[in-house]
Amino acid sequence: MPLDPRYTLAALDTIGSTNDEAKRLARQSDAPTLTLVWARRQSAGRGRLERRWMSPEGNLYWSCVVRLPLVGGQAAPVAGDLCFAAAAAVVATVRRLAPGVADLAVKWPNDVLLGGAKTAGILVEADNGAAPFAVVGIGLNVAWAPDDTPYPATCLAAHGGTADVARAFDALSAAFLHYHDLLITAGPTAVRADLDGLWARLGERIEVRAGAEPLVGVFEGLDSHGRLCLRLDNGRRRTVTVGDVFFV
Ligand code: BT5
Repeated sequence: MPLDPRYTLAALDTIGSTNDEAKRLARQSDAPTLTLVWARRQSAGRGRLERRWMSPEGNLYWSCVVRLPLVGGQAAPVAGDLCFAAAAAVVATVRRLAPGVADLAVKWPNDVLLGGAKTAGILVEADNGAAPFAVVGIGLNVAWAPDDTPYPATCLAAHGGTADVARAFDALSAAFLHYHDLLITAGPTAVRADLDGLWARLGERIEVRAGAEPLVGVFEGLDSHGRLCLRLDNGRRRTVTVGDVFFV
């Protein structure tokens, strides 16, 4: 499957972080929207809050520049909506490359789980300078998963999926373009609709770490902005914009 010509690809062997490289390119004003950085391995892959993303050869390290604001649709999408577009693209990719997988879920806001274990992570970073842009970074475990993470991790190959990273690149790039365009033409609600029924632990007790004090309550769903809604034990409802979900 050829890469859609709307992308501009930088394919690399080793880089510190594809997100950092995409940001570097985006700050050079001639890098167009949909500039894509793909590396075979990362020596300093990052998760959120500067956590480490284990990045040996065999998995997919994919980062895309999206120039903002996107226009059109029912609402002007913000960078956070791109996280949901990325999650929906990963879900479509996993379904394509590991057909028949059961127990596919999204742990709000940015993890894709297979059999309850993390198979992909998403890191969206926005730059709201004079020429605003976001970098959508996706790490997809294709052939390998770490065994020393606080939460279990897995990879596509362990679920009968492909171990071919080039196929994963093709499928993810096509799926992301679909959701990028859906965001522009139909708005964030249409993108999130494709994640309905996939939210891990919906209706169950979870713990959310978003500030100093962890919040524990029942995960009631997302509001119209994609924020997590939690019914606390005291009956009050809290919405969380950013945070980490833990299963209790
Ligand atoms: C994420 O952060 O899940 C976002 C990961 C984004 C990685 C991509 S790779 C391409 C692009 N370039 C980058 O530098 N980053 C992006 P977070 O929710 O903070 O989860 C990080 C945690 O996941 C770590 O602290 C580990 O516990 C765990 N982890 C690390 N490597 C992993 C892996 N390969 N598979 C599963 N879990 C992993």
